[in-house]
Amino acid sequence: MTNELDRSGNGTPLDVAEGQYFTINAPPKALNTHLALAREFIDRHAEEGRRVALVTSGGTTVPLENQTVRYIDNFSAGTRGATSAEYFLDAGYAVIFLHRQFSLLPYSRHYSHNTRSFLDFMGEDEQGRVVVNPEHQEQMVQVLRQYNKAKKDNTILILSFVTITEYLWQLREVAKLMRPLGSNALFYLAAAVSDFFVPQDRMTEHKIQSNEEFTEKNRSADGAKRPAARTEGKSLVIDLEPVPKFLKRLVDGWAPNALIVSFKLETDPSILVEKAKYALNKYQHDLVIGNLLTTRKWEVVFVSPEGEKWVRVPSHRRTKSSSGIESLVGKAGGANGNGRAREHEFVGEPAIEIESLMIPEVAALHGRLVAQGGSKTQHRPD
Ligand code: PAZ
Repeated sequence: MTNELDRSGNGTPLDVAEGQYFTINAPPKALNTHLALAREFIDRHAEEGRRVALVTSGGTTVPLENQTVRYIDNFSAGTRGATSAEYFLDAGYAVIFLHRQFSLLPYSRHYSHNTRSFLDFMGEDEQGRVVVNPEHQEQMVQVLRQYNKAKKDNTILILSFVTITEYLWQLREVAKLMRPLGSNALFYLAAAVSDFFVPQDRMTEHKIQSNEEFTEKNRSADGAKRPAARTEGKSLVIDLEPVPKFLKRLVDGWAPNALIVSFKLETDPSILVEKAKYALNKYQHDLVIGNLLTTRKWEVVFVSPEGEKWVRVPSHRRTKSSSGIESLVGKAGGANGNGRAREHEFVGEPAIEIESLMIPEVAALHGRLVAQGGSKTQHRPD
């Protein structure tokens, strides 16, 4: 806590809240093991002069009980993060993939969490051996080669979290380990992170009882504080506290010279760009990628100090229907002048992954930062 407050430099109430977060909420048990792996990975790639991207992916949970049966979850399958990680590897980055346990992983994502079982990709040959079905051979061999290359070159490190606290501890500690990389470090924060949470000292130890005969058992872990999730009569009442805004701390303190890309997810198109601009201005980082829940695989908006730019799967492309047969989507498309695409029927899966367009843009922005010698150092307190 002392370090947190010292590094903040100005001791505002927000800094205190941030410092206290790591005092009240204990680190994950696996933290030291994960950090040892990360240190070794970062040192090796720093020595080789390679750029390192920390890609966060999937949703964080907010447990309501210390021995957790119930929790609040954030939306994300991990598609954005896992897909982006593959394109970062393609672009020559080493990737630390900090993801929600059991969410999609780079490469295996092509065959998991599917409407089809992975067993549907396989068959049996005449000798009774398991083989990949002929129609999947071509794609699977490509994916397998890329996967084996990343393994052989040791360019991917996979770390996991479940809760918001596990996520924040790892983000902070790995960011600090990445500092020697200077402007060769990139943070790509695609995880869907909870805005509200239950602090550990206001969590009930045991499963919250709903039966009125037993509700007197609902007590916070230390017994002293009112539990944040409790029964009142027959209702469950949850009062959550705000998660301190750690992006500011990442930008100013944990990773002052890195390229920092955050995401903004909205459902109301009329506020997306405004909210992305607000975040960029508030946190003073490099890029906010805005996306809407329903169209996120077709279009995103890049908001940076350089301006606002939509990245879209070209409208003349076809999308794959669930049967795998291509069908034409939408009307003749493209931007209609007000920044958003014309009406599309965003159905099925786009024929190309939008991350194949996004990551080269991000890498180019990173290239410009590195070429400036990471000059943001001048603007950021260390
Ligand atoms: O993983 P996914 O493809 O299902 O979802 C990706 C996403 C929408 C969570 C991501 O693109 C994003 O916007 N992340 C930040 C969410 C937020 O505003 O906290």
